Amino acid sequence: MPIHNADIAAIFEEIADLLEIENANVFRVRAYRNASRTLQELGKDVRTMVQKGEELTRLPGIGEDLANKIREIVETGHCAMLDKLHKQLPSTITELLKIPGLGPKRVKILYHELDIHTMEQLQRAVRDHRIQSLPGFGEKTEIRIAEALTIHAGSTSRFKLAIAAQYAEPLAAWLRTISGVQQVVVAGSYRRAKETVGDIDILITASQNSPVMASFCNYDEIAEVLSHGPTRSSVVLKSKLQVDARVVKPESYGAALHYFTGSKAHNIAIRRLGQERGLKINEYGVFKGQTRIAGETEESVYQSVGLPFIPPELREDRGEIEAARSGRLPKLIELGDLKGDLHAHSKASDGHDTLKEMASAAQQCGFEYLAITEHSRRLTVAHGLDPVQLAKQIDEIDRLNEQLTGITLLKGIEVDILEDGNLDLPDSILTKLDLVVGAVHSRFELSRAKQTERILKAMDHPYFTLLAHPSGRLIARREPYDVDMLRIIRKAKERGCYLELNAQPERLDLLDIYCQAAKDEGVLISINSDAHSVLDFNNLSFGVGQARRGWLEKQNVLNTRTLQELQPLLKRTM
Ligand code: DGT
Ligand code: CA
Ligand code: CA
Repeated sequence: MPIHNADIAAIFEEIADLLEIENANVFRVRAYRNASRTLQELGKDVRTMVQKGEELTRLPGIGEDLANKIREIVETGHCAMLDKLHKQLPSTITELLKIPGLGPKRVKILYHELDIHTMEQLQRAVRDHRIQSLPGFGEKTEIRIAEALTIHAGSTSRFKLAIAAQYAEPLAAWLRTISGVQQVVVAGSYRRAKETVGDIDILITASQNSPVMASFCNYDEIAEVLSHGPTRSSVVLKSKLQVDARVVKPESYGAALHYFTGSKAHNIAIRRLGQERGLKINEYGVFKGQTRIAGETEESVYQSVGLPFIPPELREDRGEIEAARSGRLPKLIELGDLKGDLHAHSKASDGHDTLKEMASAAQQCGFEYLAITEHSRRLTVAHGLDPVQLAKQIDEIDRLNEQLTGITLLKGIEVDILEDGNLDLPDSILTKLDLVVGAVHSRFELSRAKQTERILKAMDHPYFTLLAHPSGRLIARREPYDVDMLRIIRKAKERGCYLELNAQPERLDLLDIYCQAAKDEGVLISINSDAHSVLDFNNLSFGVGQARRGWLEKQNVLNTRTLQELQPLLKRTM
């Protein structure tokens, strides 16, 4: 069974969890977490690297020991160390750690005191109010766990887009190699670039005698075939991701692609437009009476109801049909429009590569500039910089810029916004930077009023340029903090500063609806990689997907500006 990066990442994550419950050394735990992160975000397949005998220790956070474990997993599908941990602790226990508010310490108590090691047992204990009397828990914690359980129930079965891509893209590529196959498209929420997908919907066109459906059901990563027919089949992969596949005739391709791309709400609205014109629209085509009048291309389906083509990311029935009808569809931003990146880390804080390596990777993306924005001193776990260290980096960047051609490093900082809204570094050093990226990394639980005031105050700071990952959410792991985002957007307008759309797969933060709100208010968004290694620039495509879902056009995005256009925009005038 071929092993994907995400499979190895999941194993390392689980090892980290179990080690943490066993009170293992924090550095050891962190090493596994970092390795898991590297693998989740890696743009290269490690299995292929192993097969080619490439040096795994060159990957960020992968030492000799982890490299051996990766090889072991690729070659055997197992990790002896995890098997050993499973003998010591129930495997379901790691699920509990995904509940916000439940750290390893608490999970350990739940396990030892109440013998809780599954989600169901936890749910029952919450319902019977058995949690609050445990040492270190209390009534408030019990309520918080109850709320978290409700949120978790809605998110467990969905896959982050970047993870789904790791399974969907190789499968689609493999299907394309089967004889008689013409087109293979991943449709559904995946094509709409939704931040998480429930399942994968694959649409195939093939010649009459193509064995594609039989082959699909024999894909070697399948755990279970749910249904198998000549034109439609559903399977569950070993990763637990469900895949639905349909084979359609070429004359139905556009209609089927439109149907299976969704969203359902968008489809229903389009079908209604058809009905108004006496047309029947389904996955086989557009029909007037018995006659097929369109359906070979998606364009023809839209044309039949008098509309131009609507990009998949907009198809949520959130105003795109009205916009299409009145010729106001946005010309959506594309990856190639980006001219630089305004949020990245190097070895100086918690990144893995040197300034020079980061600069050259950014240049290979076709960028003119890259802002280096290390963490600030408050964030000790990420080796945040103090004023002296930052001053040293400023000098280093100045010297490096003299050598570099075609790419410029901008001097920045990802400065912590402290609980009182002050910034974690003094003005005397902030004034020497090209930009100041402010970020909330603590006290996520503050009330809406306090959290909003905290951020607004930080934005009032004369050197504040850009608010990083504005909602603080981590997909399926941490809810956004409670904050009045519209006030923040208006403040950005008033102060002449910007909001980030952080492209890390687990963040994708700013949310699409707020991208749209920022656009309406005339606030520019910066789509940033938040790269911690040279490989992380690959994530920008997911950020652009999210931006497209937020209706953003090139002109709404700060880092589509050339360096020359950008520089005056970074200068604070008030
Ligand atoms: P997901 O998988 O939950 O992330 O979301 P989708 O949008 O991929 O939904 P899925 O996989 O259930 O169905 C794929 C597409 O098929 C969906 O986007 C629209 C279409 N579809 C499914 N059920 C219906 C339906 O009852 N009516 C219409 N008009 N379209 C449907
Ligand atoms: Ca789907
Ligand atoms: Ca589906």
